[in-house]
Amino acid sequence: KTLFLIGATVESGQRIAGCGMGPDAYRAAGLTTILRDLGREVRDLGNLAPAPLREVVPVNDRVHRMAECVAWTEALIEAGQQAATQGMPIFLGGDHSLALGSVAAMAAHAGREGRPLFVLWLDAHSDYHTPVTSDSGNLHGTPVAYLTGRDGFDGFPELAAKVDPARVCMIGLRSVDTEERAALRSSDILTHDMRDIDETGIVRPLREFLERVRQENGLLHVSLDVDFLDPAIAPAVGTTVPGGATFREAHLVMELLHDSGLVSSLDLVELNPMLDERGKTARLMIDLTASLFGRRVIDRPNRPF
Ligand code: DIR
Ligand code: MN
Ligand code: MN
Ligand code: MN
Repeated sequence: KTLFLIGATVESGQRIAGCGMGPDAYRAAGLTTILRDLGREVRDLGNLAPAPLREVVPVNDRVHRMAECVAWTEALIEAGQQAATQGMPIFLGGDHSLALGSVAAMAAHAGREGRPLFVLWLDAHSDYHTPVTSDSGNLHGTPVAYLTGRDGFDGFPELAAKVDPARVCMIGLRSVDTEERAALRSSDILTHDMRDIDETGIVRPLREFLERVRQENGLLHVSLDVDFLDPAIAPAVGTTVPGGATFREAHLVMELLHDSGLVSSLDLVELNPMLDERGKTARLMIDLTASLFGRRVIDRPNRPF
């Protein structure tokens, strides 16, 4: 399948400038070349323009730049669906509010194919606030709530298809706000905090989830937030949280995802090149992407699970 790179310079989902340079940082770090060297056909669609701004009424005045986020969501839903019919979209962010659109697009696409969409959320945060519960008002903390159909998203595009919470798996959690935690407790979302990873290793929860995707013949969207990674190896993100995934844990996740053959779309989000150390985080993110697309050290029998 052809890989379609879709840049979205969205940074309205949070308050630190710089995320908008993410797509070009991935390009400068060599994303296209690295994927072509793995034998993939790559088409870089460039950076998307947001839809025209509409007047929207935020549910409260804490909500930050909602009209822009809505405009990006509309554009991403359109572009994502288009790319998904022709190949495999890779969404380059931009902050994590990008996923309001990218995952909505993939859910619509999966719905048209008559297949369920599964979502793997690799993040320190659960991003399960609604605009009503968010105390930061930052919409990058809300995509999982939107996509699973929680209330509070008046003014956002109507979802063509919701994601079943039981088909969402979060790995890497270590910063969950009180309201999110309560809402997660009464949802069917699979949550794995860093303690789980410490106790069982990262392979077990991932394999269990992939097994389900395969059994149900699902499509799998992977949303990779830079802050899934430990800040020591990935400093270029506005919301660093100590105690994240190590270099090898992160690559192992990507390697297992590759071997599964189940991934149908990917977000690379929250990279802020202004906060990077000589491109270190951008490079790590594209190396992880390479692992997801089959880079390996030695040949080995392809045993999916
Ligand atoms: C926090 C931070 N939970 C908020 N969220 C995020 O603002 O609601 N960073 N997402 O990735
Ligand atoms: Mn996030
Ligand atoms: Mn995060
Ligand atoms: Mn909160």
